[in-house]
Amino acid sequence: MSDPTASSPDRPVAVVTGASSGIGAATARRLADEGYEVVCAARRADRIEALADEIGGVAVTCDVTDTESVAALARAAGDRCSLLINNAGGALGLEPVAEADLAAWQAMYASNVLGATSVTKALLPTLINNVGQVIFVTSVAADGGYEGGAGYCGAKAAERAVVESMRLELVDQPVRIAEVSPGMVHTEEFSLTRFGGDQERADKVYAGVEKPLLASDIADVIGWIATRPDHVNIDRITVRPRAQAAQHKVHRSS
Ligand code: 8X3
Repeated sequence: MSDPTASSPDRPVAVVTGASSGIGAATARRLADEGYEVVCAARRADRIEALADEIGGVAVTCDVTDTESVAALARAAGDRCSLLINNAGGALGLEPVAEADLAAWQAMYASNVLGATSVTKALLPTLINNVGQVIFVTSVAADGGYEGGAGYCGAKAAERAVVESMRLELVDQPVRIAEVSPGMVHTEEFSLTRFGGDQERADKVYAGVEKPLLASDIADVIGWIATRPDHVNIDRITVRPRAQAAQHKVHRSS
């Protein structure tokens, strides 16, 4: 029997940024299960190479904040690409504005806003040619500010503005623009990165929450959006764990 993951001109191509861990890696696996040849893009070559081997995809070392790197990603994605998952990004810090680390804010804007926009710009002509779709992974942080969240909330709100504007601008083009907005997702790295590697602080985010979302829950939603018929545009889906009714309303057992 032939290997279903072998590269074939019949398989649609999907690009997933930030594919080295968490939601990105889970999404790459999910899309491979859906029959995509997945271009796994991230900065950490060893991780995406292992993932690409596992799912019969392609690893492309890419920093979404670097123009040359993004151009190389677009070349590697080729002319069959019909799906882009803008997942690279994340949060850095939880300081109040009075103590803001502006370099961290710039890094968050660079990856979440400019990086996602840059990759989208580079792939858009191909996505339009292939009646494709862009799915942005934003955050409930885009819904409004919370204490210590201004830099991240602002970056995610700006990314959402890109989504909303693009959907209007491209209404007469054969391309769909979707957004998944996750709440509390327990991944190995999101909070650890936010707190500069402080595992104890990262663990406290999820302490006593019986079942935070997992990366696979978000990948499941992305996989569903990706497989809707091409006249169906899922504008935005907000996904939270049952224990998180709102940003400040989290049920903890201890
Ligand atoms: C993650 C959600 O609540 O940490 O994007 O801002 S939150």
